[in-house]
Amino acid sequence: MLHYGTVPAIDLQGWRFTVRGAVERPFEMDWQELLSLPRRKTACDIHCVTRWSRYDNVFGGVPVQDLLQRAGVRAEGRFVLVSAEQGFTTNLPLEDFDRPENLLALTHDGEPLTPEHGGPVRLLVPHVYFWKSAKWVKGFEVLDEDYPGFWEQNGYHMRGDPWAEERFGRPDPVRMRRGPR
Ligand SMILES: Nc1nc2c(c(=O)[nH]1)N[C@H]1C(S)=C(S)[C@@H](COP(=O)(O)O)O[C@H]1N2
Ligand SMILES: [Mo]
Repeated sequence: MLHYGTVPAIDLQGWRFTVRGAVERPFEMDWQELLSLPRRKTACDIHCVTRWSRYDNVFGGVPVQDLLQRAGVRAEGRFVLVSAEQGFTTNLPLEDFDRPENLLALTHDGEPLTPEHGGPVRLLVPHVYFWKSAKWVKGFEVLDEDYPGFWEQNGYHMRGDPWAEERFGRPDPVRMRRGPR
């Protein structure tokens, strides 16, 4: 288990997932709606940038591609900034986000995600370092330019391919000052 800050207490009554930015149909959904969506399973290994891995995980949840399809990414959309509780963010190129195995994960090895591991819902993007798999995920914004998230502003890589060992990068300081829009 690894995260910055504390494990947030999440009120499912007020919970909303938000999809916005460079999309045709921005939307919000509440917890009941998320639970009503079709799910799939993703079997994967996970790799933390601090050099630990955990093999043979099975996550269950709602495919990210279903949300992208519903929103309809506009032609200029090329990057995604994911947001989570307590201001945590992480950024990804759209082609890394738009993959069939990526999930809003609700279960791990058949059990509901525990709060320490991002429950009730976390992002799962297993082919890049695990810091991109935001725990307690709250939404995402499609962007025309890349914008560094939390760890990325603190020196981690904008893409984070573990096989290329993309641990550290250098976000553009001008973009950081301008903000995500
Ligand atoms: N919201 C949030 N999500 C996060 C993090 C964080 O600090 N905050 N840390 C990331 C990092 S660095 C890792 S390795 C994984 C750890 O997930 P786990 O605690 O379920 O093993 O969560 C990722 N997701
Ligand atoms: Mo990590």
